[in-house]
Amino acid sequence: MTGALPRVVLTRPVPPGAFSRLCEKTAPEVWMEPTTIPPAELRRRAADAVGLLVVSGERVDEELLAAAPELRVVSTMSVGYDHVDVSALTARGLPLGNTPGVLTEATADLAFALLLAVARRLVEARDAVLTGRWGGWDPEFLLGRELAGSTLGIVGLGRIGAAVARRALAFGMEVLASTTRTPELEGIEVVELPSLLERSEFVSLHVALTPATHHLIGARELATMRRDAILINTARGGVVDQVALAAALRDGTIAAAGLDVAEVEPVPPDDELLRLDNCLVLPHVGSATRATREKMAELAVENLIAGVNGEPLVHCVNAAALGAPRPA
Ligand code: 8YV
Repeated sequence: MTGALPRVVLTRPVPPGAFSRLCEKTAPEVWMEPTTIPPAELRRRAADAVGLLVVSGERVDEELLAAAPELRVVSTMSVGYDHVDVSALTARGLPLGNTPGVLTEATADLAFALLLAVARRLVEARDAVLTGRWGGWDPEFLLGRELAGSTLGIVGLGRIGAAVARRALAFGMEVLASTTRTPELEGIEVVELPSLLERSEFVSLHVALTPATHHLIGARELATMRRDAILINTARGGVVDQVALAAALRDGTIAAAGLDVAEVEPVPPDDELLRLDNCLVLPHVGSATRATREKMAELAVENLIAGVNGEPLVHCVNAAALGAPRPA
């Protein structure tokens, strides 16, 4: 009966539970290589597919959509969808599904793990142990920064930003947020971004990447930050001008940074950020817990199956697509 099932293309394998569910309803073809699928190969595979499941960083653009005339739905296994040309999908009447909510806590944990690791210099401490620089007890050895009583500025108070705020309040931090929303939590002071940057010892970014937030933190903004500031980015690399950040870290404009995302991923080995002792770069592992990835996959698969069957998605980014006429 497999031949009768609708053909869908996955650019990554998904966990077994979600994959079994997908196989009940569709005939999936999965890119199994450890590298990202080349765009030309994705176009070739998508040519007669009715559904497409991608992850972030994989461009879904007009060129791909034009090569995939049978598509009924695109599902991304991510909450962010800056890699997708949403208007192009909407113009074709194609719904885009994403996976909000299920990765909030894992990503907030990782933001906080980065913040603590940079504040307490964990990588330098481990290096000291491994390279025999752990001498006698020294009151000046590897001194870090204290979280309690210090100020954390949260840029963007959506689900993940709010989850970071909860953690920060529990650690006894003062929390500022630049946001258009009214915080649901007590104890958060809403301020404009310039004031947040001037006042915060720690700044954590939690905005989606859009034309309005591209390079939101550039040379000018970095120059207004405190010299002891630590910048944490678990959102999207493009929110920060990375060249300006490297310069700011090199010349002491700010103290340190912890990044889980980069403008180009994977970060090229010759990138200056990788050579700076005051910059900790992680390989985009914000949502990387088994439980979260299973939930993300389940949601992405349910979105895909619903779209293939012409039913409303569990989470649809562009509800307008559903009413839009499909081009002939
Ligand atoms: C994903 C993310 O793991 O969901 C997002 O937007 O950035 C991460 O949680 C990654 O993007 C894979 O799609």
